[in-house]
Amino acid sequence: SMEGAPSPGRRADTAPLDNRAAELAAGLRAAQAHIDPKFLYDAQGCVLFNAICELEEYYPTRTERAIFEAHRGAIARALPRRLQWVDLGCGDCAKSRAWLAHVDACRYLGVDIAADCLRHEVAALGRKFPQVDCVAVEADFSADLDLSRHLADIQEHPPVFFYPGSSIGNFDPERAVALMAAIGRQAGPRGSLLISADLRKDRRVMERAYADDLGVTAAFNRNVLRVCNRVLGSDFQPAEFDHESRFDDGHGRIEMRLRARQRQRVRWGSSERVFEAGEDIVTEHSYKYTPAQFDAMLARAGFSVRDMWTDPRSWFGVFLAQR
Ligand code: AVI
Repeated sequence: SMEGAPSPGRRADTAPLDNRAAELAAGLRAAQAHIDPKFLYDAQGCVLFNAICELEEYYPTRTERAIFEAHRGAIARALPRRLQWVDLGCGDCAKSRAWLAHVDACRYLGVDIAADCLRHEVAALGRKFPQVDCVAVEADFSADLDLSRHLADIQEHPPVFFYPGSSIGNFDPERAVALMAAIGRQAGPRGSLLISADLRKDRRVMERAYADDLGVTAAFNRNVLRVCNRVLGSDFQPAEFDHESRFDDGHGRIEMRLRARQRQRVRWGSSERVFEAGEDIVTEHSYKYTPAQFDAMLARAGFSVRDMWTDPRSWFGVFLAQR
């Protein structure tokens, strides 16, 4: 189950293996080595991510839940009637289950890249809401979102795209705007986007969320090296890398890295890369925005913000944007 935040391209297992291996190899050969965060979410990574969502240090999941619980009625009233609910990165559909009881939906599209349980989860949702036409769509919406053939009449049934969990923050801003613009094009003139973003706050609060005392986030981060070993056939030793996370004030993002404890050579196929002691691999960016910054990104994507809901400390934002 992906209670927390199904992410950009969570679980990349469905892309052709060669593409995934080639993408990993290119990132590892770059001067600043990097691994796309979508590779964090294999089966083990999903379990660790769900554990992160329960950590005391990791405030986003519980803060979003509190905002939804406090404002569900108001948010639902701001949505059109006879809508189509498009759940991006639906995982186990847990978040949408609560929404379908409050919105006037005639159709539900559960979109996820991890196909294993998708059909099963969406079918279960359909049994709970027999009046809603529930459809599962296996797709990597971060790559090329084209859901138009899965949407019913968008004039009659305005789509509401639901992208919770602040997963948009794992895209660099240009890609985030491009993704939201693609959503807007498919949503059509009456469409809307209900999306969460983690907000800028005291850096100690943010840094603690990515460096928990139990080391769950460290395990989540190191697990990506096992994914490399499996997909690329590399010989990374995860224990030889330290988990690092720090807030970069200039970019407004948490940067998650794996830092080589000592000089080491990693081999795959006929390639290799030497990591000097202290050299690192970037595994994730997690952007934190001010409400004004996120409004501006939505505007660049062709949306206007209709409303924003937050918690009493303004740590997390839920934005409702319309075309
Ligand atoms: C999925 N995404 C919103 C999480 C985040 O906070 O950026 C992923 C994560 N990485 C480390 N902890 C959680």
